[in-house]
Amino acid sequence: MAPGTADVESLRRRLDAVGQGHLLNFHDQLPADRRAALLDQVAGLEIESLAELVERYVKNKPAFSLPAGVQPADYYPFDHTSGRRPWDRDGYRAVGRDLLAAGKVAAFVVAGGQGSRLGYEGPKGCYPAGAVSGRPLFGMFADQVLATGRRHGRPIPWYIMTSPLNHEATIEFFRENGFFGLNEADVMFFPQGVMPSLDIESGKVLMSSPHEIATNPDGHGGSIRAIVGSGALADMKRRGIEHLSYFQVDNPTVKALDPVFLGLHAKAPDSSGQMSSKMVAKAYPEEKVGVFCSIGGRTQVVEYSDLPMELQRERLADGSLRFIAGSIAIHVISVGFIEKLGTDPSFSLPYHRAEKKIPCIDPRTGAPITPERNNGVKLERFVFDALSLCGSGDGRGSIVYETDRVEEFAPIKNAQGADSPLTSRELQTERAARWLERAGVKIPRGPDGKPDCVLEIRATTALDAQDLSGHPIPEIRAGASVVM
Ligand code: UD2
Repeated sequence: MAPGTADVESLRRRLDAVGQGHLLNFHDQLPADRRAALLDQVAGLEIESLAELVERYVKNKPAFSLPAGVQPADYYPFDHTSGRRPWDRDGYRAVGRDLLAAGKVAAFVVAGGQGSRLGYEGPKGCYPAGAVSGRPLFGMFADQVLATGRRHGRPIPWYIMTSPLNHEATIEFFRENGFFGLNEADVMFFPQGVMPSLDIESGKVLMSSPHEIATNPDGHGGSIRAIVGSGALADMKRRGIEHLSYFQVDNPTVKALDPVFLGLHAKAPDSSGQMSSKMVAKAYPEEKVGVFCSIGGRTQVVEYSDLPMELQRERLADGSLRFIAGSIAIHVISVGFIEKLGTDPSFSLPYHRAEKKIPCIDPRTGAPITPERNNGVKLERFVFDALSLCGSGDGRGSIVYETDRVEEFAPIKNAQGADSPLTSRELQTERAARWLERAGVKIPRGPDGKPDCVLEIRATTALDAQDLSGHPIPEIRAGASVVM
């Protein structure tokens, strides 16, 4: 129900008190339905906290100071036989498989981002990513969820976090595609929260039209509260889910449900079983990825921009980088940890500030503004800031597991250059080529060693290289495009 006049006046007073009265400048001239929509949106703001946000993140820029004694985080090396830290890969794989077979694991993709760097209209998960098939990202993940469920004898629930900006379009896409063969009842969508976008100079909340506040999704860190608030947590508990396999929507080769990683998370002696992470060895010191560090004995991701370059360039005696553990945003998060954090009223993750070009209107005249330089500040929370909250006081905490870049990191972020559709296609092909070569297939390669073909192996055909043994494989000729 729309608020009455008294409510409007009270909202006006509260907004005026924090210097945001302009949000109702056009209210009185709006048709009734738009008035109601605007008032709903305004009433949903945490009005009283706006002044502090503006002061902390717009008028000032929070400075990160690297705590003394920062160390590289220890990790389980990809080569489990490595003398540095040998570990029982087969044993942990068995633990992970048992968890999957017992129905204790769900897949969880964060798909609420805006995908503006890729220049793709619409939810990013709809992007045609398959190297040969052009299968959408959502379809490629669905293949994995389906195949993993079949292998372990029970369907795997899949939670998809959207944002209010792409929620309906995402659900519609799944409907149009028949849920990619999954049972509709096992795919749950819930939207994350949003934050108002702020004017970079004044801190005033930007308006996208006379009846609408400009907002941005509140970051993947918003997932913890959104899981609780949307009812997804209750659904997980009802289904007996204990662990969420968390991944981003932009990486078609992610192992969406990796038994080895699940097993390490649940049973490694130094794991608190709350939140674990995958890393890849940084390709070069300046690579722009967050780095897993240990600060005061706790695992933390330090943004590349916050880690001094001399530390990023430091090398060990064997020539490898000392701070080598690059974050690829793949985690296992326990449902109990989400419940503990998300239901604690004092829990909050810090905001991170990003400067952006945000189309808006002039709050005095209503004239549209298309900015040519950054005019706004977006505030977001990052899920990996929850890593430092792991630990149970018994010496166990958040663990890190190394994976191989070619095996599971082929993200599509930019239209061109690094992390683009082209590099993803090359990585998907290289991974498929490796798997096929392991199965004894001859792959044509050019003088630079790269496959002279384009290859795609669907997860429903093989979840890993071993699955290809005994599978009929076509001959792969130079220049061919093969999907299997
Ligand atoms: C992220 C990591 C980076 C590295 C890289 C690996 C951050 C801040 N940085 O960079 O360290 O691990 O990934 O690929 O995360 N999303 C939402 N809601 C939001 C914002 C984002 O669901 O409000 C999702 C988005 O749909 C995507 C993922 O989070 O799946 C990553 O978002 P991004 O593009 O902001 O992060 P990126 O790629 O710069």
